[in-house]
Amino acid sequence: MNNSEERYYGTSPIIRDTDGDSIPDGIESKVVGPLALVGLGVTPLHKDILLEIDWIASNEQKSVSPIAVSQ
Ligand SMILES: [Ca+2]
Ligand SMILES: [Ca+2]
Repeated sequence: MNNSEERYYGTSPIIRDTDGDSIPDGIESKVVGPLALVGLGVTPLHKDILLEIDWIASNEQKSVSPIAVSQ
């Protein structure tokens, strides 16, 4: 980001990742494109954790039964 954009977002022009969450300020400020994280609530001013969960649907009907625990 340039200094004008840094001022706009309130981020540091000398620190690449102002909030220290390992996501660069320039990425956290993008509002368009495939990496537009702003719509997910990500900002460069507080630490964010992004979690992606992938799964494959199964055709099998599986049920989970509770397990009895005794002492
Ligand atoms: Ca960051
Ligand atoms: Ca952040």
